[in-house]
Amino acid sequence: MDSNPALVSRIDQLRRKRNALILAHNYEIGEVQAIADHVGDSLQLARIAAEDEDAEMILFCGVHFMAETAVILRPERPVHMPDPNAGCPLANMVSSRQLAEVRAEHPDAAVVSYVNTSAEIKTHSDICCTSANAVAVVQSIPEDREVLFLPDRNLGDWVRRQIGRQNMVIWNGFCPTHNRILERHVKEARAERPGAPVVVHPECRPEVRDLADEIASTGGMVRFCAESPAREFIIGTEIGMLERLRRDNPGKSFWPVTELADCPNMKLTTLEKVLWELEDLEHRVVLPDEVVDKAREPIERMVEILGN
Ligand code: CIZ
Repeated sequence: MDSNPALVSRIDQLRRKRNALILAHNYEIGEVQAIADHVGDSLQLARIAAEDEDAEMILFCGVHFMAETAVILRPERPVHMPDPNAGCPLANMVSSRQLAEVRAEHPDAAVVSYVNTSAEIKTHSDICCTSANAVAVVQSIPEDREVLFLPDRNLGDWVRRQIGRQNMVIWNGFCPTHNRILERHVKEARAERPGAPVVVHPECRPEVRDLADEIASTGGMVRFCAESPAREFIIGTEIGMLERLRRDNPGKSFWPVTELADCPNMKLTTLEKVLWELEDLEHRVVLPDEVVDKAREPIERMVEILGN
């Protein structure tokens, strides 16, 4: 999508001048995804940011914890955000003080933190997980050790149900965007498009997941929709995902379970703000060295255990 050629051409001049690598999350608006060097999930993007050898700076189009993860994995290279107000309400549902209180009640529990947490929370975590690998990460914890899973109760419930693990304490956080997707929306969408598989994110409510044909992370949705012989799909996650799926699969149709699954934070990043940040370099994401060092440990543990 090239909705504003003059703006896009100015961005292109400046990204070359700055030698900037532009990364966009799967949930970003279509025109931002279209100008990015890479589009993906938060961990894929953070790893690209860490591994790229050429760029002098990263412009991360996503929400704050995602840019932080890129800083944690390669702190010496500047990471900027077009809009630093793009936060994640789910990540904000756990504070260090609250976590310390719950840990005091479960002193031997392994703290498994979804990547959708702040760098500070990662410093108090034993291991991180993504929605793509949460089941395997929890399974890597010895069965007799309690697991404190945070912050998403729906993802935690999905993991628990899949492996039947009882000794999981699940934080009561949720993604407000995924929580807007209701059972009745799935039923209505199915009635409108009978035959189209319903693919939903594990951050959805249990009753929504129960109605789905496939439950997948954003990366899993990309694979499922590319490989499936179906020609149309009903998607239950943040609606920016449909832009990615439509671009990847021009011959297929994608419909949201509901248009209400629209994250206002993801929508804060616009092409104008991408341009302004490349011009002004005002919003560098900076973390204290000790936070970076400590927060990297649970991410590295995840990568070591899973090898991905
Ligand atoms: O980790 C991510 O990028 C998020 C927020 C979701 C997913 O399933 O990829």
